[in-house]
Amino acid sequence: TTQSNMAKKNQTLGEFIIENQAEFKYSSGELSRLINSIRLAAKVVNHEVNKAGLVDIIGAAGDTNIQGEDQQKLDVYANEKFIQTLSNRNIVCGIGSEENDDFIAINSLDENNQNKYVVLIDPLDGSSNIDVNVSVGTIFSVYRRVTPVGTPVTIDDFLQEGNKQVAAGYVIYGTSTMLVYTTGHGVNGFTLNPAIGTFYLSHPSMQFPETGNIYSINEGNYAHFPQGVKSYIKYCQEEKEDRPYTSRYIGSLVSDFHRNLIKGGIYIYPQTSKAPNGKLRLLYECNPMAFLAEQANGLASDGFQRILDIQPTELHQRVPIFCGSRKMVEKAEEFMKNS
Ligand code: AHM
Ligand code: MG
Repeated sequence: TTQSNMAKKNQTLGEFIIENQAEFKYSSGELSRLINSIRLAAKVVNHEVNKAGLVDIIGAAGDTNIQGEDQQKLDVYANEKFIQTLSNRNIVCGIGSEENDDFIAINSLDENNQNKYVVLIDPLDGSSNIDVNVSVGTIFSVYRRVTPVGTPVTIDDFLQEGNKQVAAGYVIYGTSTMLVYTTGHGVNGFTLNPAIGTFYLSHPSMQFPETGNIYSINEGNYAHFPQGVKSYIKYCQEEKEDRPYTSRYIGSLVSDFHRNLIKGGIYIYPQTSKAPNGKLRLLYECNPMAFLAEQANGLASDGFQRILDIQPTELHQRVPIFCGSRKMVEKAEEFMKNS
């Protein structure tokens, strides 16, 4: 396998997509083209994110998004780029974005509504980290529409259970830029060579270690956590067996998830007394991460049930999330159930 992995490692994302096209659920080539357009937008946004410290682009754009949070200029930029790139190919019929109140119907090129896919994106997650030079990410999630081709896209096309996703992934704009994604056949990670603008397969078949020693949670909210989470944190800190665990929290979901995927760990954003459904959004953040987690041999739960089985009722719905190494998520669920 070392040799085949070595060979695979010289592969570019473009080559990988072509070679694995048959693995895509509906292999008409459309999903490949969709991933290709995400690859392109990722490079464009990467270029802009990398310049953040140089140009006068940092700072609130003056708008607030639907959640009442300040929008940074780069959020707006990334949002526009991804929407533009995805709209410019005749594949996508609708886009939902964390930065837009409502979904967007794409029919500029597709007057007869023939396009089959909808995409949900968080164009720049963790954007409050930009002005302190900490990694941010883009998260995306792809579904086939459920309403008939030939009719306008509707909200039902977006409110699908996460287990219906046909692809999901993230771009991490970190010390290096990576695209990590799944089409339901495992998770593969590609690293951008910025000198030539090419993504290379650097992390084939990524898997969460079964267990780990990292827990990632904003402990500043401790007083507001449910008892199950408080008890699980105490468990993580206990001097027993392989514990205490290490606490690592970047405050950038993509980065925290990515580290835990490589090293083994659990990410938790629970419900709090102030935010009864947690903070993260089911459609833009939790579902894509949950699909990736399960495809990488990990788990994602709201504390009681599988994230991917939750029936969404609104676009900007929030949900608690416990995500990462299988055994750690199971342990945390045990604490939730018994508290
Ligand atoms: P955002 O979509 O507004 O950037 O918020 C999501 C981010 C996640 O990346 C991160 O894990 C979380 O918010 C951190 O929240 P907190 O500061 O409450 O711990
Ligand atoms: Mg976000």
